[in-house]
Formats: sequence, C-alpha cells, structure tokens
Amino acid sequence: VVKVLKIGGSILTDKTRAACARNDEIDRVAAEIAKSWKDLIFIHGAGSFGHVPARKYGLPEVFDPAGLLETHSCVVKLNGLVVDALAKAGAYPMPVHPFSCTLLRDGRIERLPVAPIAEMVRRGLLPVLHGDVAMDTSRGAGIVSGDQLLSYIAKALKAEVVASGTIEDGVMAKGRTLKEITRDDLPAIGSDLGGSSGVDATGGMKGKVLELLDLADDGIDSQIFNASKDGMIIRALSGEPLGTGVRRSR
Ligand code: IP8
Repeated sequence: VVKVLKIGGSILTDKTRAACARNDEIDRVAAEIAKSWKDLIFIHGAGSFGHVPARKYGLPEVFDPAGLLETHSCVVKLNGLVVDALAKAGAYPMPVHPFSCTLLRDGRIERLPVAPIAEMVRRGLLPVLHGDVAMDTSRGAGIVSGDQLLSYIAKALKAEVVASGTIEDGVMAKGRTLKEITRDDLPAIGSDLGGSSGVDATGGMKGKVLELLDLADDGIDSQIFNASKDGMIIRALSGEPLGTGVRRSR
C-alpha cells in the first residue's frame, strides 16, 4: 500500500515573509509523520521559500537563470529543514529534488522517474519531495507545485492513500466545508474556490482541487484535510476520511 502525503507550504512557513520557516510546525508535522511513515512518500509545499523568489524574478513567465538558482536553492533549504526534523523525529527521510529529475512541457510534468522513489519506499526509506522549479521543454523553465507532484506520483504508483494537508478544514463553498467534491460540482462552486493567502504562484485551493480532480478521473480518490490541527496527519495516513474527499464523478 503506497501512501502519498502532501503538506502545504502555508503550514510549514509564513507565506507572507521571504524564507520564513515555522520551526515549531515543522517539528510537529515531522513528529506526526515519524509515528506513521511506513510505505509513505512525503511532499511539502514551497511556501515563502518558493513563492517569494518566484514572484521576485517573474517565474514562470520569464526564463531567468539567476531566479531559477535562487528559487531552487531556497526551496532546497526548506527541504533540508524538513528532512532534518524528520530524521530527528526518528524516520529515515531522503531528499528528492524535483528540479534534478523532472521535465515539464507547458507547465505539466512530462517525465519524472518514479522507480527510484518506489525503491526507497520498498527499502524502508521516506522520500521527501517538494514544490520546485523545473526545466520545461516549451517554456524554458516552470514551476512544479507539490500538488502536481502529489497527483503525478499517486497515479504513477497507484497510491491507496492520497492526502493533502492544508490550513483549512477542506474545500469551502458557501461558507461550509464540503464532505465531497467531484468534477460535476465545479460549475456550481467554481468561483467559491479561493486562491491562497500570501504569495502563491501555483493557484492555492483551486489549483489543488484541479490537480486532485485529475487524479480522481484516473480512479484514485484523495482528500484535502486540515493538517494544522494536532493528530490529523496520523488520522489521514490511517485512511480515515477527513475534510473533503475528492472523487470521480458518478
Ligand atoms: O508550494 C511551488 O510549490 P507549491 C514551488 O507546492 C515554487 O505550490 C518554486 C514556487
């Protein structure tokens, strides 16, 4: 049973300030994951380590080598903090940097070899990926969000538990948290799906829902849950339904 968990950058960083880590939250998230990381692939958002430099250099619209270097270096730093916290909490995390192994076309992942990631999991390691910049055959370079990585890897490895942890209880529409969302619901609630607080280049809640609906189209259900509350990550990893389930239209 492969599980894929993504935790948003809004939990791990202060999204309104450049490269500002929330160390207490990183430690809390790491401690929860370390209790339940068997067969897990972990992905974290870039938060202000990615979105602030990306905006500063006009990525992904502008191809800017200095911007790529600064943005990538910055998200690698956040990844280092997360990997260190996971190791300290008792897991065997291994960093996997998407820039080094992902090829995009028009902003979508065209190639990302998952065999090394699957092998890590088989051998009891915890792969830790993150939102990153990546080379793009049509645009020079682009941004690959943690949500796109979540959807791609979950599909490629036929994951059985797919969970995206955010600072919200799930997908909100008309002031309520939806129990479930399918593609059929989009027209009715489309405009309720917000962007993100702070600086965000990859589309906030709406981007997340669209990635997970793509995954649902391929027959893999997932859920969006509130990972800022204690204990929720462990519950999500156990497969308990929380927040909003993203499902295939019936
Ligand atoms: O925080 C975005 O990843 P996300 C990555 O998962 C960059 O959306 C470099 C802005």
